Amino acid sequence: MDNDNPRLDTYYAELRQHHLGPLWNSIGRLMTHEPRPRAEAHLWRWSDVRRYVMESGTLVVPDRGGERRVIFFANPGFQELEPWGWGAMTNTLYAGVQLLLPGEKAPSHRHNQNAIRFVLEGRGAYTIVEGERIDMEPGDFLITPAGLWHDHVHAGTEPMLWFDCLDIPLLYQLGVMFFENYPDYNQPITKPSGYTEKRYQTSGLRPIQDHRTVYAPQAVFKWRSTQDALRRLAELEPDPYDGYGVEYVNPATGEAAGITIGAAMQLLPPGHHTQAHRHVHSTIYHVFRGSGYSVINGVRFAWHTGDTFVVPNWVWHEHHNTGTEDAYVFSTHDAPVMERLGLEREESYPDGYQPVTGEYPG
Ligand code: GTQ
Repeated sequence: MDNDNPRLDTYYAELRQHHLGPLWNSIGRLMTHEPRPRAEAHLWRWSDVRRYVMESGTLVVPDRGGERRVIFFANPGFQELEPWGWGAMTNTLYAGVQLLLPGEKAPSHRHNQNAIRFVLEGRGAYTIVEGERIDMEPGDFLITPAGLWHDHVHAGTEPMLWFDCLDIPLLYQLGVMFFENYPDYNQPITKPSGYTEKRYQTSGLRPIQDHRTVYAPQAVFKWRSTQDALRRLAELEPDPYDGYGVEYVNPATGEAAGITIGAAMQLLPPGHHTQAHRHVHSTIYHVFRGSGYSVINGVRFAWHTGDTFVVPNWVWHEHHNTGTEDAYVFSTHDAPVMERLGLEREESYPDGYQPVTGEYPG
């Protein structure tokens, strides 16, 4: 465009004063050729994360106001926005590690953010979601859909650690958040014990009234059944990009377990190396067990049990188990958002594997 007119400088200044803007100068920033997420590929070592999470147990107690004792992952790509960014791990997702100590209770509240949890360590704690008590054990996957009262109680004897993922940054950017405290500190347990298991024990059989259920009728997916499913799959052909993987789905609809948040567990046998691909949705990985590395846009991120790393939108990634045991890698992602909005795309890396051009942390 012809930008030589001497009037333009004062014209732009006047536009700014009137809170107006010229598209022709901004279109390259407003409409990038490809996704340019603020989120960056990054990895957090479990030794650091666990140390600070455990120390928080000596510093603060969960109570009304602060609500939860959680250390969240602050993706460096967002750090200039505000102290600790928006709590954003990716452009849409927040993630953190929550600690509940024996005898502690975290107060009941509800919000329009969706949450999922993946249990890392400890036994004896349970969460109450809309009157249902859900016991937590390592490897269990839990869903707390938007709008339901939820609180956590620890009736056991060892520290309990779990991984949380919520769609906080998505709702933040949409400007649509609601949050409410339950009138009492905790809510009563009103549903029969083992409610989820009684209703959804057998795959392919749906309680007849659940054709009316819109979301997450299965509140918990036990580690034992996830691992059994993966071991059976591992006798067959792997997926080229994900190895042997299962998605946690809403058994009433077959859709992702959460409305905005999907999740999966992958098994990579020793030596298994997946091919590289990229997709529009962003993914957060937590290494449940094992060691290996992932190559993310050419950079090799070595990982071990407990590490958390992030694959932002539209970056090439592949995974390699370099250990001697099966690796189990949990992941959570925003594909449900991309699919609902018609934004999802996927591409395979033309040569299968990326050349490694860098190492993390460098
Ligand atoms: O356990 O309800 O990590 O409300 C962030 C917000 C956990 C929870 C988080 C929450 C929770």
